[in-house]
Amino acid sequence: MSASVPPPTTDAVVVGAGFSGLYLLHRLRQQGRSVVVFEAGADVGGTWYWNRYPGARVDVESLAYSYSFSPELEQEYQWRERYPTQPEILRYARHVADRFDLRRDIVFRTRVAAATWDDDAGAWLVRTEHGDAVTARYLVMATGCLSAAKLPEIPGLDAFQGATYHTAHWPHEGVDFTGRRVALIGTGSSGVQSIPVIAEQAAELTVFQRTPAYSLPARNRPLRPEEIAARKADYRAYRQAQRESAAGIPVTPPTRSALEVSAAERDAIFEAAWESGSLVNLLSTFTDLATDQAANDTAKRWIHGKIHELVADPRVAADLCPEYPVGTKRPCLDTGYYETYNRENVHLVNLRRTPLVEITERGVRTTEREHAADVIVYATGFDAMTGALTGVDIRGRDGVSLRETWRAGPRTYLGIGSAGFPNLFMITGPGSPSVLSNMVVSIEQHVEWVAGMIAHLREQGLRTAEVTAQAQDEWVAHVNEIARHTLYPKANSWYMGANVPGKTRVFMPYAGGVGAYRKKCDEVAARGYEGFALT
Ligand code: N01
Repeated sequence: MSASVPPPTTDAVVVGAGFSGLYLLHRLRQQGRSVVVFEAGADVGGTWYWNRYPGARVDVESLAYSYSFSPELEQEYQWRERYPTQPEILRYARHVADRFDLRRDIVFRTRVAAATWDDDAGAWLVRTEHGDAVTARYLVMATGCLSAAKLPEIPGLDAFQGATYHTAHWPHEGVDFTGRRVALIGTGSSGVQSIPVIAEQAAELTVFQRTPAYSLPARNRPLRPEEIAARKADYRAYRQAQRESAAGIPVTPPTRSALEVSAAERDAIFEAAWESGSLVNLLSTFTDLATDQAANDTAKRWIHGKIHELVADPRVAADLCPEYPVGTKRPCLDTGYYETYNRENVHLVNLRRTPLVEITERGVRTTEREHAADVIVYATGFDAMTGALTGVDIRGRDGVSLRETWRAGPRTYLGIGSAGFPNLFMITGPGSPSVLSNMVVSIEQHVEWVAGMIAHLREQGLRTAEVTAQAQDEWVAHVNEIARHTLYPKANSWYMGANVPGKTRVFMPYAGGVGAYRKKCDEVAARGYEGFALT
């Protein structure tokens, strides 16, 4: 027994009380395990606790973006809108926490700073930023894929004399933009959702765009009682279809190439998807949008046409048209995004023509001029997929650092474990479908799989599970191989780590689809957790 690390004081430490951490706590408790959850925020909800910017909504429908583990919860909960707002989703997370009495095992306002594996004790020593320590047999990182917010790397961030906000750290009391000149940097999902709302309030809104987004009108609306009743009557079959689908949202799979239909038929199919207000419908129009440049170009040209229809000034419309293949950066779902550029108080600055130089005392300077502002909104995204994991000083066997080990890109087996880090599990880690899917479906699958693994270890009287180097090498090669057959690597996206200067460019999620991935995970478990060394 190590002198420094006592035997585990709890079975599991879970980091994060978002959708992953909440369900893990519930599931592990059901197995009789003791669990301590550390959460940096003052309440549950994770993503939906932090991202309170105006217009924040999920881009998956509420009746699909919800837990399936409790049929009672499914039946009781009343979703109001097709695409729920951030407050509505946060209300749901709070409801789940209360309904399953989860809060008593969650330590709020506490960030985990470090976790060190002690081989003699067979335990993780977990330290919080407040200096408290707890030892646990298992460490589960339920830290989310998009939780380490990122500011732009430009000089002068501290120089600005007005107020600044990052979309992912929005004040709980909201921000009143009335009469203010607002500069907003970033046109990913957070920018695209907040721009139309801020534009309605602000005196002037100047949007600084480095890369345009493809965005589809959400056509959000209140849910109709009959559609809620129909889904609730058929929830079990629907959930099964979600689990077997490609992205955790059942759609009729396409059967034809975009290049084998007439232009008129193709346009009609794109139009129907555009009208449906569903990203997955748009991306599932043809078999080859994700894999064939010429097929993808048909979608690109069609969406460019839509942007030119919606935006009055042809030069602004041209600046809003992306050049990378559709779907290779995460597309957005909006409410009135393109039309917002027809407002007289909204101005678009194309940073490709006039790059950002610095933030000044008075506003934002590009190579062309200084744009004066009262408020700067940073909608500049996240150190995605790895940032929250490498943000904790995780040390595995022999003191090896996860941060260092992943310097050339994350290496995992199934996106769940990493060689050299026994009893460390990740929920929706890099190398799993995660961000390419309906997150709740992928979260539930990982939580159930990890809980199953822990139950197996207990039943067999085993102490540790550790990914083998061979299984990891093979999985990483497989993840890369699948990505190579897609157009994803063609865009400078956060999927590739391209938004973080110095981050190694490697396609991080698994693009093989949630159905196939689940099957693989189930096979691994059925073979006694093949690819893990169990001791
Ligand atoms: O972040 P992003 P996000 N100078 O990385 C720009 C999910 N999400 O918070 O593309 C100038 O997408 C950057 O430019 P570029 C969803 O998965 C979902 O918007 O790197 N610009 C980009 O335009 C989403 O994909 C929902 O060239 C700079 C923007 O900032 C993910 O979260 C809602 C810059 C960042 O866009 C992240 O979305 C919100 C710089 N130095 C989020 N640095 C829904 O469910 C960055 N940018 C609807």
